[in-house]
Amino acid sequence: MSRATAYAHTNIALVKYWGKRDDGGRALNLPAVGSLSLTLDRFGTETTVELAPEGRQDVLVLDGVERPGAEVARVSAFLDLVRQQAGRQLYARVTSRNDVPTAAGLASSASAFCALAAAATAAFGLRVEGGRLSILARRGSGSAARSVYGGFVLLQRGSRDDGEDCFAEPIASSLDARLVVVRCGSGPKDVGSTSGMGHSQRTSPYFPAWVETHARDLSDGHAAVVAGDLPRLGEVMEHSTLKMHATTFSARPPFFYWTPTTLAALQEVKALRGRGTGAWATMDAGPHVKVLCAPADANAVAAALGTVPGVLGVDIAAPGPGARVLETHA
Ligand code: 2P0
Repeated sequence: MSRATAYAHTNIALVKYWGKRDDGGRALNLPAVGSLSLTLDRFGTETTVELAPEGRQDVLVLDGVERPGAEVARVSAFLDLVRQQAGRQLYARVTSRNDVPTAAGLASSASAFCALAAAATAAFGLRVEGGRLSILARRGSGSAARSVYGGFVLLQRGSRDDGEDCFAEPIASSLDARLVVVRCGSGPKDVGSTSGMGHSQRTSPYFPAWVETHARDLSDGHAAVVAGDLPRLGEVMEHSTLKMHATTFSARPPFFYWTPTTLAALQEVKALRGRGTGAWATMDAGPHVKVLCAPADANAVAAALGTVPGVLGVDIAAPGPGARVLETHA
């Protein structure tokens, strides 16, 4: 094949990944902790990789605009891994479209690197699927390893130095849920997740406690998904995100992904629970709040969060499918 198109949906971690175990380096991009996520139906990335036999460098066109510099360099470094696996030194033209409205503030690196991994391997004629695709996607971005699968997904931390035991797996569960995405700020974030987690790891005295207490959260979250126990999952999810953010508050110098609206939304989630509605919050490397709830409560949760002063908008997302190759051309 010389051209392939793939689609990957974004995912949100319910039990977070934050920090790396390979000396903060990008070589294998091994996480300090495992993570548990939900792949969403609404947001994702479609990527086409076309091999260019005459090309002298890789080209990245993202949302219709050619991206020079650091953006294409990161894609090129990832394509080097695929070229190495294929044993072919061909440059590529990568055309990518994010169905993640920038305003929605959802991380796009998860869906972006997962779609790139699937499209690039197919374009080079490699059959890379399941755990092997997850291992490859992880090297582009840790969260991308999880978008290989739909629904609830567990990414193992692994312990091998070569990362061969660090891949995602789907969790069999009958649990259905919704994530209400609450936009609590606009504009690009000041601290990207890679540098934010590195700075927390190097300077926060709470980082060791984050790692030490994480395995228990992951096994609790996993057990809750398997048992279909939404309240138990919601409780451990909130605990995990608040511990992650505590490592940013306690870093030196400190940094904050939250806006005042983030805190107001968190208070509304607590108030919803006080009124008897099952709703739990999680925040990533940005100000937005994602609220986990039962499908039957999603409209009421979205309506309540939509009235919080400062909230820019709400979207309701359901569990979505794993990454897939849409088409290939020889
Ligand atoms: C997560 N985040 O588990 C955590 C929670 C953000 C907060 O994974 O350095 O872009 O490329 O592996 O995957 C975002 O970090 O980081 C992320 P790299 P990535 O979803």
